[in-house]
Parts: sequence; C-alpha cells; structure tokens
Amino acid sequence: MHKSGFVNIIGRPNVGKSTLLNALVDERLSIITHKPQTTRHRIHAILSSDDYQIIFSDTPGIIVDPAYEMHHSMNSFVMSTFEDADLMLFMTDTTEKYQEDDPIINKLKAIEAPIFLVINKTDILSDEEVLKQIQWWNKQISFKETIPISALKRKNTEVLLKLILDNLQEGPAYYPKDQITDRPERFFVSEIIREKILLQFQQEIPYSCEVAVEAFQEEEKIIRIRAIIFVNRKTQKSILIGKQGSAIKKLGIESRIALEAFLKKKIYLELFVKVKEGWRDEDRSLKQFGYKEK
Ligand SMILES: Nc1nc2c(ncn2[C@@H]2O[C@H](COP(=O)(O)OP(=O)(O)OP(=O)(O)O)[C@@H](O)[C@H]2O)c(=O)[nH]1
Ligand SMILES: [Mg+2]
Repeated sequence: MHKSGFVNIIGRPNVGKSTLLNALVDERLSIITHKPQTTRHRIHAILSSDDYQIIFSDTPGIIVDPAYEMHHSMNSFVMSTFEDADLMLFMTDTTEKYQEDDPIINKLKAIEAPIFLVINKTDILSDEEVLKQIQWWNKQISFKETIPISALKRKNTEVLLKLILDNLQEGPAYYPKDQITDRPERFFVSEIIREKILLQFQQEIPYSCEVAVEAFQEEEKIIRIRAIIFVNRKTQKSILIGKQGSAIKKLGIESRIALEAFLKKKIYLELFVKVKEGWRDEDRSLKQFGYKEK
C-alpha cells in the first residue's frame, strides 16, 4: 500500500517549525534564525520513499498583532494550511504560554484532520515542566498524539516521523519521487540572502527588507546571481551598505558561501540595495514579492 498526505506545521514565531521541517526531510530548505518571523512564506518539503510520500509545509509563525499588510498575508498562509491538512502538527516550545481563549485554540478545535501536539525545545526544560505543559494542552484540545521533541538535537524526531506515517492514509504520489520542494531555486536564493540579513543586522532592519532575485544564470562552472534588497527607508539603505560598503560586502560574502553550499556550485553574486517606501503595506509590492496573488 502506498501512503501519502499533507502534513502542515503551525505555531507561533520562533518555536522551531523550520528546524523541525529541515530535520524531518534532512535537508536545509527552510531558513532558521534565532529571531521571530524568520519564515514569511509557506514552503513545501517533500519526503518520499518507495511506499510513501509526505508533503510537509512549513509556515510563518502566527502573528498575534499584525502591524502591516504583509503580516496579514503571512497569517493567511497559515490559515490556508487548515484547508488542506491531512494531519496538523501544532508546535509550541517549552517557553511559551498560551491563554485559554487564544483564537488559535478555537481554530484547532474546529478542524477535522488529526492534530499532533509537538512540544519542542525539551533540551532546555525539565521533564516536570514539559509534563505540566502536556497536561495543560490536553485539557484544551483533543490531540491525536503528543510528542515532546528537540528539533535542534533531533531528539524524538524519528518517533514523530513514524507516528506521522502511521496516521497517513492510502494515497498516490503527488510529486515525482525525486522532487524535494515545489519552490524554484530562485526562491531559496532570496531566502538564503534574507537569512544572512536577519543574522547580520539589528532591530527593525531585517524586518524592513525583502530580497528579489533579478537574474539567475547558470553556466557550466558558475551561477551568476543578481539580487536586489528592497528596504523601507533611505537610512536603512545606508546601514545595509555600511561604511565604504563594508556591510554589504560582508553580507555578500556570507550569502555567497551559503549559496555555494546550497546550490553546490561556484557562485558569482551581485547585491544591490533599493528603497521602496512602505512596501509592506503596498499591494503592488506584496504581489511582486509573492505575498499576494497577482
Ligand atoms: N534549544 C533549542 N533551540 C531550538 C530547538 N529547535 C529550534 N531551536 C532554535 O529556535 C530558534 C528558532 O528556530 P526556527 O526553526 O527558525 O523557528 P520557527 O518556528 O521556524 O520561527 P519563525 O519562522 O520565525 O516562525 C533558532 O535559534 C533555533 O536554533 C530545540 O529543539 N532546542
Ligand atoms: Mg520558520
């Protein structure tokens, strides 16, 4: 029997959703940083064997108080996962507190697909604390399974994968078996550069940036990439560029190293910075950057 299904990972920002996705498929597809709101899109990662295909989706963290139109789009990507889930992984971490009237709890109660409670970061909390959390959550929602894990240390992730497989139904392969994602390489290029921006710059800077890949030309020995970093304000542009271009140079080097590792080829990378005021609230920009349908 061949099994398949859509397994959607949701939860608040920073709980470790992308770390789990990467661990489950053993690829570095989703970008990960210590900062909340790292993931901005829905990303599919496909795990296949001869007798199953699981389509995982990583999603942005649910934003409780959206400040920009972009945040509303990010939340809508999360909500779309309620429509197509064969199995939902609701992820929280050991540091998070929820209120009983949190809207996400009602939303979860209403879905028909089975839900697993995945409690992450058990490596930094005592067993008693984890147990308390499990008890609290199981009073709120009836979960099919509860699995404490550490996505970072890959503790219990194999157990989780086995439980996922046990809960999938018979079904066809939706994608060719050797395909690992539905996103084009260009998407991952912009994500990798955005990850380096999140890591290198402070405060609101990374949240004001969007990366667009203008050119991706693959030659025999090298891939030539030209990317534009859009920022919200002129002052942010000068911070990104830095003194005599020192900041953008460092960003370019870090990005290139990561891109070469991801694409397994030599990369020639050109980065430019452009100001696009208010892009996070502008319909046209949100469409251009894939937050809204064209
Ligand atoms: N200690 C510990 N840290 C973890 C674990 N899993 C993830 N992290 C860290 O938590 C931070 C956030 O991880 P992400 O995977 O980016 O979290 P996310 O839920 O995808 O975050 P958003 O994309 O912002 O919604 C990173 O610094 C990870 O290294 C874990 O099991 N234990
Ligand atoms: Mg993420």
